[in-house]
Amino acid sequence: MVRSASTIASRCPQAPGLTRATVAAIGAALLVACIIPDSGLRVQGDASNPGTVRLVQAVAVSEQATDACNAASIDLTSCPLVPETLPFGAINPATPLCVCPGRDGNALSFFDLYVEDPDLDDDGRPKDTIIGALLLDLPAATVDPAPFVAYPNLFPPSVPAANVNLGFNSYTDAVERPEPLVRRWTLGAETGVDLCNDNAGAKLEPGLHSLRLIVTDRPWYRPLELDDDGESVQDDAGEPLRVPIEEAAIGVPDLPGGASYAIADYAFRCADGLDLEPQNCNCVEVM
Ligand SMILES: [Ca+2]
Repeated sequence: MVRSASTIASRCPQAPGLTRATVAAIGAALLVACIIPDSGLRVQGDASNPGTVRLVQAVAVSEQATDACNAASIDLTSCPLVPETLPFGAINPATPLCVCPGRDGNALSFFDLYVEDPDLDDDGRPKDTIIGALLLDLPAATVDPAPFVAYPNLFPPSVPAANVNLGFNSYTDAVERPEPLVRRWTLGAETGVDLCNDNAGAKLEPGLHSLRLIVTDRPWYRPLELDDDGESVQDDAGEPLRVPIEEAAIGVPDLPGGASYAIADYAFRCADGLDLEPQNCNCVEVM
């Protein structure tokens, strides 16, 4: 059993106005009363983060496994999975994605990203806020992902994933596992996802591109505030100040602050819609 320190404090109230001996006696009684029902608990600070965030997608499941899931629970008609969405890895649509003078008529439809994080607050509700970012063509050795943050128009790095109810007989009712607390973003619900032409309005170069998805269960890392001499600025209590949240390092999980994170990668190719060679592009006017 895990309880926060604040929960335990609320179970053991103070008794102001009584003599010290009475308080001591009541305290001893309360101590026993507190210890017995909560024996074996671990005290968990409000900042602790025992559950890691995960990206989840549907996977291939054999007929035999599906039958076994059905046998495990008569309520399950199939194995519990999140709904299918754009699979991680190579994006290989039936028609090519193209850089166009206007927009790409072959652009991807909207799709969902699913995450889960098991941490609960004292009321049994999802505790952690999950945020994420997309990083375009991130070099392997970079230490600063900020210049590569992409598609904020489709996936704003400050907008948390929304709690989602997948309904009865679904992933929510997973076999023999805790409630997965699935959350979701929907990318391009209104516009579709024009990867080659709409990186916040900017077009990509024709060719092969990579797109890294990173999600985390804490706000993005905030670097230390530095003065003109490069020294850390401290507050009145002598603690180092951090830059305002507006200047947080998007794409950098707050690992010193206990953040967990998950990543996944897409790769896609943009053909040149102006290429004289036939590309089967479907360039259309901007709406
Ligand atoms: Ca967590």
